[in-house]
Amino acid sequence: MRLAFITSNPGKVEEARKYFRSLGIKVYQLRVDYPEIQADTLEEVAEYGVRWLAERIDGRFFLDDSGLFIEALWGFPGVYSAYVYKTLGIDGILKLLDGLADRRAHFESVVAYWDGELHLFSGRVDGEITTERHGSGGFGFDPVFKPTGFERTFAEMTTEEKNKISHRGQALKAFSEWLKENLK
Ligand code: ITT
Repeated sequence: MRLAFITSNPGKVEEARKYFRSLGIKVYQLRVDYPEIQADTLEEVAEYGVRWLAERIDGRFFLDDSGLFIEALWGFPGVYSAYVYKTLGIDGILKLLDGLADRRAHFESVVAYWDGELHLFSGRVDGEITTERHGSGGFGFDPVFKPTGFERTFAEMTTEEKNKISHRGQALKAFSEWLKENLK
């Protein structure tokens, strides 16, 4: 089975590909720009995107909407993570947290699958923002996100290690379990 992953982010595709390979599902990247609305939750952003795309492209597909939520910043950047990554970047986030003891943060991911109907799967991982960048793997905020219980950032882990604990890994797990049940 082949599955289209609609995203502009090759790092996400790499993670999904590694995840689904063992299940015999081939994931391929489809780049279609879709509107990411301003909303309070990742679910709303993902649902709007999926319904917009479903009117324009044929067949089944999925997308992923994720965000980094920093406790000391009341959840910012959250649903604005893509914009903040492009503008403030990692350095901007480190500056905002400069001198703060409370560096708790979490990632959330919503995977939205369309097969004529909408199916949502989500995941979350808690951790903290490090004071400096560590590692060169992964993408986005990975060099400064250290999951709870680990001494390495996501950027210091292999894709397989990150997938086992990450927000996206959990959402993909729920998605793949659903697929196993529903594609019989
Ligand atoms: P899409 O085309 O799939 O939307 P995107 O990179 O804009 O790609 P999101 O809006 O879901 O994706 O992501 C919001 C931001 O959070 C973006 O800057 C990502 O780089 C970052 N991000 C998402 N997942 C991440 C992860 O697993 N590790 C580090 N940063 C992540």
